[in-house]
Amino acid sequence: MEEEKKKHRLVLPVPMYQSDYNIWAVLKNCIGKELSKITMPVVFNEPLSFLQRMAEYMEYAQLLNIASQQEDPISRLQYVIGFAVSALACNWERLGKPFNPLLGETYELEREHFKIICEQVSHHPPVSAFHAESADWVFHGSIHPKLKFWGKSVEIQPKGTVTVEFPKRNEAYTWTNVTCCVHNIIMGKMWMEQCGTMEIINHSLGYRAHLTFKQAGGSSRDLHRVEGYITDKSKQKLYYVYGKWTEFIKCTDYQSYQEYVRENAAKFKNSDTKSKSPNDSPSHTSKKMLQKFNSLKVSTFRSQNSTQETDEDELEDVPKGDSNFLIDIPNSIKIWKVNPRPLQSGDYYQFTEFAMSLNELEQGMNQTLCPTDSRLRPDIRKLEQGDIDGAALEKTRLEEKQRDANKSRKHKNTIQWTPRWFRHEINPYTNQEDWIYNGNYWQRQFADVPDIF
Ligand code: CLR
Repeated sequence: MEEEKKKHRLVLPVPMYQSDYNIWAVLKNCIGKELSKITMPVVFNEPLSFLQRMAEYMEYAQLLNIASQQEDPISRLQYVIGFAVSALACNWERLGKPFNPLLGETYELEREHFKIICEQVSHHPPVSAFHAESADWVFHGSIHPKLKFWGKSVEIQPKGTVTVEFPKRNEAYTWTNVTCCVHNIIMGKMWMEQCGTMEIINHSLGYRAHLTFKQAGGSSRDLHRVEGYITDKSKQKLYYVYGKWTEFIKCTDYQSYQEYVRENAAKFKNSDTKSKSPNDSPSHTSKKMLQKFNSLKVSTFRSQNSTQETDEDELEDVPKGDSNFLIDIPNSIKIWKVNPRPLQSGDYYQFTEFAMSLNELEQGMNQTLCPTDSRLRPDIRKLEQGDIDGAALEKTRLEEKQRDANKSRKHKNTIQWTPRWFRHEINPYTNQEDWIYNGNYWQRQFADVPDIF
């Protein structure tokens, strides 16, 4: 493990260029546009392609190894939950825009326990497909990020399903990613949150995890919070899951959670007159308490921190989370904990250590790498080296080259573009359109791949 880590670089060649460019000056002309149609100055970019950003889902791939080794299906689901949430952790504070992949661009990554291949399979709409595998699991999916402008914030919906399979157990899990919101686009400090619900389904046994990524309504306890339940086939709640996508995920049995809630609700009891009704049956009381407890979480925050009801878009400050809230419920196990960011992260696009290594041209790669690999993109490389102007020129050149190739395909009436490594198929578990790996990439027959750079 130590040795494996030493092989990869820990920083980029040069620190990032700090610009005071106003992002709104660019975005106000882009209302309603597709993500892939927005051309932004490279100073807003981070030196990674979106394909590499997708490979960042793998930072905690180890959790899938642990999951596959569990004999108990609920334990397996717990680690799959950990993996699904951990995949989002790299996004914290990452406000640079990854480069839009060019049609046919690929990205491969081989690490000790897994390998992943990503391909840009469609340009309009932009769809990126990936397929990762190890001895005991397969993880694949396709992402079509949809952008919506809401005035001061941007909402990004990563449409598409992801699937984890444990072939030896004949088991498959699917889920869809939550929505990503970037706030304070016009002024103030930009910040990001992940919001919405994520349902992780075990298709073989019917267990489900229903997770809610909370919206932070101000300087709230809910900042980055995730909570939810594991249920069985008959929708019975078995476990309570809680944490923050930026920090950790824990899990406790549902009974311990209920007891914890009951005890803590009692602390608040004095302030509530209605709950003193003597007619309440014990089970009824605990249900009510639970409801009350849930609403208290919100109202305490409101009374402490705000005098007026504010729309979250009105906020200019980044909400501060109360990190001591709900972190220790009895009988909890920790499923995942975030790796600390490297010390220099702030000077390097807030990259994690894993991200720092993704665009590295490792020794010997020149010989083996597919010519369409993101590492060979000159615009990304130039930005990484701090050559902003060079990066901008190369970016424009590549985008023009792509447009020309598109035009000439239309002109010659040649068959539409077909991806090299993925097929457009129906995902058998979700019955929805997906992109399925054709199994050929690692044979490394790259002689006739298109020239896109
Ligand atoms: C979030 C996790 C999802 C996949 C996904 C899709 C699109 C990504 C988003 C993630 C993170 C934020 C993101 C976005 C595309 C553009 C946006 C990188 C990885 C950045 C922050 C650019 C924002 C600039 C706007 C102001 C236009 O599973």
